[in-house]
Amino acid sequence: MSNSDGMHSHRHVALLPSSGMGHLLPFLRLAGSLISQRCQVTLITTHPIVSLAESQLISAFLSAFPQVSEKKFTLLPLDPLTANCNDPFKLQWETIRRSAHLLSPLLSSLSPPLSFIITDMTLMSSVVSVTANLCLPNYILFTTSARMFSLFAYFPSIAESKTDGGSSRFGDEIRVPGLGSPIPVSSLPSTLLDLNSFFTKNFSDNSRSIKNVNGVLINSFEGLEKQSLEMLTVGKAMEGLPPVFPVGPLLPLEFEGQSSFSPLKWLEGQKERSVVYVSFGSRTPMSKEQIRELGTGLVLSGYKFVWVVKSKVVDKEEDESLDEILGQELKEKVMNNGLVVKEWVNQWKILSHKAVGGFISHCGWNSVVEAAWHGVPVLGWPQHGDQMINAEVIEGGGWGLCMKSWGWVSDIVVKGEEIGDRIKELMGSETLKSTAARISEEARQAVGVGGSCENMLKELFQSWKKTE
Ligand code: G50
Repeated sequence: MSNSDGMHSHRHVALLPSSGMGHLLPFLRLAGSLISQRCQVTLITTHPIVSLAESQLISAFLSAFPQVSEKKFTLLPLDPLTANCNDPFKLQWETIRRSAHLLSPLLSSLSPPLSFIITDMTLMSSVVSVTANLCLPNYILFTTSARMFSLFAYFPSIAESKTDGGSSRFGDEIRVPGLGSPIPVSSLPSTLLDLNSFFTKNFSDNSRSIKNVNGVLINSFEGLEKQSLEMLTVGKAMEGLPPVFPVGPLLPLEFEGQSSFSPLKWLEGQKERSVVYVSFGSRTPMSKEQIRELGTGLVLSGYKFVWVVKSKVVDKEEDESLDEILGQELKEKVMNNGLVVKEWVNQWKILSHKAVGGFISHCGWNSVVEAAWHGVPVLGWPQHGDQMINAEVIEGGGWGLCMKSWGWVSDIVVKGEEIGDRIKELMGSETLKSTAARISEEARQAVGVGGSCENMLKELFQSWKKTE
């Protein structure tokens, strides 16, 4: 059998996502693209699963795609004290890494034999040693920005450049060769500045293993990150870099539509581009004090809003009522001006609604890509991790604001008046609106017939063919 691209059509691909919705979601969307390119897909799920949102999404995906087989991977137990980690999602990354040797029999037992595996970047160095032994080609899905990838790839050379301890080795900014604007050290999460943390050690180990993978897939596209992608795909700025495939924007699949609560009906009654959508992703809770200031800011802005409130890290523990979080008086004001949601929502559908004119976001990468697709300007309020660097992508692209002075989550409490003023700036700007519209147009070209998404997958298959 042969395809239009002249290749043997049978490809069996295993996907190994890491934990957290921000990692799982792009993997499932990628699975959708691979299936439409006639690949057979095996999804490796790691057990126990951390959050309810993840287990529900996996079940919904598997029922929507009965042709996908699930392979359950039971993890070795890990004492949180051993890993010195109080973030359940990062602890899970470490648990998967420490269980990676158990993948060997699992991967070699699959039938028909695997063509290649696509692994989450947080697991790469530990999985690469397993796949190398099996002579199984291993690609990485990097689930955040190309800008972050360039820092990630360059990181060990900075960390090794000087022998003095502490963060002084980084200077004030990091100039990755070929990358447009330098990355201020203040945009790096504090975990990365501590070279002795287990997170930073894994980050560096993963980075050093880049040269041992067959390629890197990134959920980005030219219209969103032109310079960074040019440097990674054409520039060859870094030695030993395997091919980089910008396969984005990865689009949602039909099955994701099933959220228990939908604000769409309410949005129907609102004026075009008059509503602010507010969400900080699936794993960043805010302090109660900050949640109240945000509520005050939303009311002061004078705009209507859909606001996803989150006060716990893991959704299973979300038990406080709005009365408890906001207090009676503020709750009433908030309810009169907008809609408050405590559940996981279908963000894609909300952003696609014509009533939505702005997005207050933590700048998790999937949110950035979704906002870009819909042409919705962003008020970036990064909370931790790679989010400040992602917010710089938006600010640099001219379609949103990056609130650096608001610091990382719980550094300071940002006052309601300030938040209200910035919302007015966001919603009132014609420049942000028109730039966002242009990027949305480019996103649509990328997924069109003969666009970069399709071409990148073809290039990926060709690169795999060469490994055979
Ligand atoms: C979370 C975090 C800090 C941080 C990042 C987080 C990233 C993402 C990319 O997601 O940089 C990445 C993470 C881990 C890894 C490789 C790449 O091993 O709190 O920097």
